[in-house]
Order: sequence, then structure tokens, then C-alpha cells
Amino acid sequence: HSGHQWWKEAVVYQIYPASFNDTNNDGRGDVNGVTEKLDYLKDLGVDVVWLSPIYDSPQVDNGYDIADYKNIYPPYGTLEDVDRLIQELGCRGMKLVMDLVVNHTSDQHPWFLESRSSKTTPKRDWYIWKKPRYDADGKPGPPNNWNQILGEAHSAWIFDEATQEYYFAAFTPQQPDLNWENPDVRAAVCDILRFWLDRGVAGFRMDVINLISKDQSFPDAEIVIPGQPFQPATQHFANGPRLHEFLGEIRREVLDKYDQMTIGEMPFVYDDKEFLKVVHQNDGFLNMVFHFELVDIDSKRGDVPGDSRMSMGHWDVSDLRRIIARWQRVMIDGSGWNSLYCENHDQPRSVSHFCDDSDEYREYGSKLLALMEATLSGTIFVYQGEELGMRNMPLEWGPEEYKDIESVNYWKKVNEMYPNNPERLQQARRALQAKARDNGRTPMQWDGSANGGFCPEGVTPWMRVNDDYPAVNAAAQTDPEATSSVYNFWQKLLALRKENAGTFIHGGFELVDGTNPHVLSYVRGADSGEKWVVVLNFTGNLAAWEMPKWGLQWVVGNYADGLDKAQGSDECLILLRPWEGILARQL
Ligand code: TEU
Ligand code: CA
Repeated sequence: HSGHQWWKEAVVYQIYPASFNDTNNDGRGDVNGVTEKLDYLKDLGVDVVWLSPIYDSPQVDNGYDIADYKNIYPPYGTLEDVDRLIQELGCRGMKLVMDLVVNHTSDQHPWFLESRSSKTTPKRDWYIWKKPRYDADGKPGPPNNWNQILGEAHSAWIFDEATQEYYFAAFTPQQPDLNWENPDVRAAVCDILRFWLDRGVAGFRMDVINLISKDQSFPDAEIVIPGQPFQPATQHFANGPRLHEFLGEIRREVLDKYDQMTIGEMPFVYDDKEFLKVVHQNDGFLNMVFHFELVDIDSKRGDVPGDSRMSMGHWDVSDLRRIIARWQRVMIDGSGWNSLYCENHDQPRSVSHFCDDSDEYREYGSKLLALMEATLSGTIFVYQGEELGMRNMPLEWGPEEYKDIESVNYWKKVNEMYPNNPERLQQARRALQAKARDNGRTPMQWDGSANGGFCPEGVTPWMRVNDDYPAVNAAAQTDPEATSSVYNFWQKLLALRKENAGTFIHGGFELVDGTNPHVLSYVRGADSGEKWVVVLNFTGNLAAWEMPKWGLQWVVGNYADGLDKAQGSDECLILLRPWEGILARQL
């Protein structure tokens, strides 16, 4: 963690390669499609591009099932294309971050093919193999009751006929977990890291990195879904006993020797103090982590196995305030570092998730979230299309438009559990529309031409393009005159954030009016004494906000006439319109 910490002020833009830009007309995005759009990203204010996996893969989980860590999935391009991308990024002063998926591999990876071939091959122990457990009647079954995360209502243990043992696969049967207890596995991971760093990559987003150390006693999970043989078990392998040790080894062996950035994805637990240890600036292991408390704000466990993320629980501004304040404070006060994101390829679109994506409010909601993200401490992550205010898939689309393995399995499970129950099926369709990962994966909307300009007319895109592309697209929004443009708003805010990095990126954080039922507001302050106030109405109603004694100078807002509004208001009370957000300087 030595040297200047460029990654703190960097704006990172996440690209989901399949859905970004198709340049060879096969209906899937590709590496050259990324290279083609670098000026668009540069203009927005992006410094770092994070690419979701582009490695060779059978694509059971869209590349999060890797069969070859050192080659590119042919439809995406070649290693030479990646070299050219890195070079073109470099010409613009930008960097590339790759996705590192090493909790598991594809079942087609040669390591796994060898591992499953016999009980005595040295690769056997690279994965997690166990003998069957016998029940009271002497019937063999999986070694414990852990269920699959993305799979069907199924055990996470997969029986392998050839050797009569089970292997562990937390996500789907095609994604067997690596056995990190084996030092050869850890050495192989270090080798992959070096391969990409030596090629000029500037860091890694580490997929489910908090799952690599499993409780070696593999205990049964507590029963939280009655009547189901298999239960959610992530508590037994999230932030496990040897996590710090394994991360420390990678840091020592590889990361410390390069000027790079690391972001650990850490789902399933929200323990801020635990995460602080991982990112602490003196003795941490990674530069930052993705926590899930914000995006899981509405996730309550339901009665379909593994569907907690698909649930639509109630939340309000007090939940949002608690989550935002908790992470800002613990990281700032504790010398850690935040990452900021409202959406990614595993989440619904943020304007649909946290605000209102109707034609009336889509623009305001998207800009409200931009105001929040751009004024919090941490490294900012913008997900492709977020800068345009792209929204979820339409409710009218049928289940066949959902391509993600999690959605497909969810729909199958609901149909098995509630056959001939139209009400439940309708509810499940609403859940998919609100929460499915597919929502973040529809093709990028570049312009108003066929297929939103993602691929030419006559080519069938791998996922259906959102019907709203004639209204919501990059060409319309990059026009500097377009006042309603979400893109232009993001661009302005990202520039303002950098000009005032001492405040917005590195400054202090204090809540204001911490009990307001509609409005999230906070002060960001720099060492210089300069203070900025952010006031965000997270409801679709008029909301009153009591102005503190000190005066305010309005700087930016998501309503065109925000300036008059705030200045002309009564001396103590400001009335905010639906989803209105303002950024003001303290006088
Ligand atoms: O996701 C890990 C993860 O736990 C969630 O984000 C996941 O989408 C959710 O639990 C599903 O209910 C990462 C990747 O980002 C995701 O795309 C992969 O499917 C997953 O790991 C497995 O590699
Ligand atoms: Ca293509």
C-alpha cells in the first residue's frame, strides 16, 4: 500500500462485456467494442475500466465460470485485442482492472477435469471432495445440508459417479470451489495474478473473495427454510477462519510488488469492523471491498430456497441513512477505505431499485443517486448505463427474456413449488422484474437506431434491448445542450468531485437532521474548514427539510430551477419536490 494512492480518486466504470458494444455483429459485445468507446468514457470522467470476466468459459454463469485464466473467450476476441485495449487506455491516461474469479473455476477447467478423473491424482485435493454421509437407514447422501446459491433447490454437493464422492460447488454444479487449504492452489492463483499484472493490467476486482476460507468441519447449517432438505449456509464460508492469512499471502507474494488496485467483493455478511480489518491502510490486505448492505436493503428471506435476494422487502430513508452513515464513519474514522456503488451486473438498475423509474421521475431519481454517490467518501464505481439512467426490464416481458442462471432456476423453483397457482407465479414475475440480475445486463443503449445501436439491424442481440432505447440512449444524452441528460449531470458531478477531492473524497462526514423521515442529508467537510451540504429527498412526495442556522449557497440540483427554489424559500424550511436533491456550500 505504498506510493501515492491513485485508486482513491479514480472513477471506475464497470463493463459487462456481453452487453456493452458488439463490433463483429454476432449479437454479443466484445473487447474491440470496449476499445471503440474509450473516448465516450474519457469524456464522462472515467479513469479506470473494470471488465467483468472475458476469459475462456462455457458461460454457464456468463464468464464467472472460467475454463482458462490465460485466454480470452473467442467471441470476445483475443489476447492481442486486450493488449491493444490496455494500450489505448494508456494513451488516454486510463487503466484496466480485470475480474479475478478464483473461489471456483468452471467444471471444464483442466484442473477440475483432472481432479475428478481419480482419487489419487495430485489435482484431487485442488477441489473439495467428500465421501457420502449415510442417514439412519443407511442411505447415502451429501456430506451436509448446504444449498446452492444460484442453483436449483439442490445440495451444494454434487455426486460424481466415477469416484463415488461429492464435490462442493457453492454457486452452480458447473462452478466447483477450489480448495484454498492446498498451497499449490494458492500458488496457482498468484501465477494468474502475475500473468495479468505483467501484461499491464492495473488491478483486480476479486469475485466473492471472502468465501475462499471454509470452516473445515463443514457443519450442517441451521434450518431457516422449514421443510427444505438444503439450507442457506454462507455463514459457514463467508469471512472464514483463514481469510486474512490467504489474502496476506497474495499481498506479500504478488500485490505489494506492483502499483495496482484491489477490490474485494464480499457478499453475505455486513460486518463493517471485520471489513475494516481487510482494508485497513496499515495492515489490511485489499484496497477496498464491496459490501452488500446497501443493495440488500430490501432483501428479506422468503419461502423459495435461496430467494432472499429476489424478495422485495420494505425499506425507508432511516434504513438508507443508517447504512450510508455506518460505512462512511467506520471507514473514515478507522483509516479504511470505501467503495461506492448503487448497481452492477448482479443488481437491478439503481433508479428502479431505490427511486422511481416512471417516465415522470426516471431522470430525477437517476440524478438523485448520482448526487449521493458523487458526494460520498470512497472510490466511485459507475456501472454501464447507470450514467444514462437506464432502467429495469419492462414488466410485460415474459419469463423467457430472463437469461441469467439464477433467474432461470428461480422461475423453475417457483413453478415446481406452486404449480397451478397463478397468483404466486404473477408475484414471481414481479420479483424477477424488480430484482433479477438480468435487469443490469440488457444491452447498452447507444442511440435511437435498431437495437439501440448495440448491434446492427438484422442481428439478434443475446438479450433483448430495453424497449425504451429511443428515449434513453447515449447519443441523446451526450449532446451538451441536453439539460435533462443524466449523462451530462454525472459528467458535471464527477468533475466537481475531483476539483473538491479534499472534501468529497477525503473529507469528513456528518449527518444533518438525522431523524427526517423523507430526506437524507449530510455535511462533507475538508481540513480547510470548507463545508458542503447534501440534501436528498428519497421519496416521491414533497418533503420539508429544516435548514441549519448557517446559510447555504446552492451549487447543483437535479431540478432545473433548483437555484431559485432554494434561495427563495422561507428562512428555515426548504420544501423539496419528489426525488429532489441539492448540493450546497455552507456560507
Ligand atoms: O457474485 C456473488 C454474489 O454473491 C452475488 O452478487 C450474487 O449475484 C447473488 O448472491 C446472487 O443471489 C459474484 C458475481 O458478481 C456473480 O455474477 C457470480 O454469479 C457469482 O459471484 C459467482 O461467481
Ligand atoms: Ca461481438
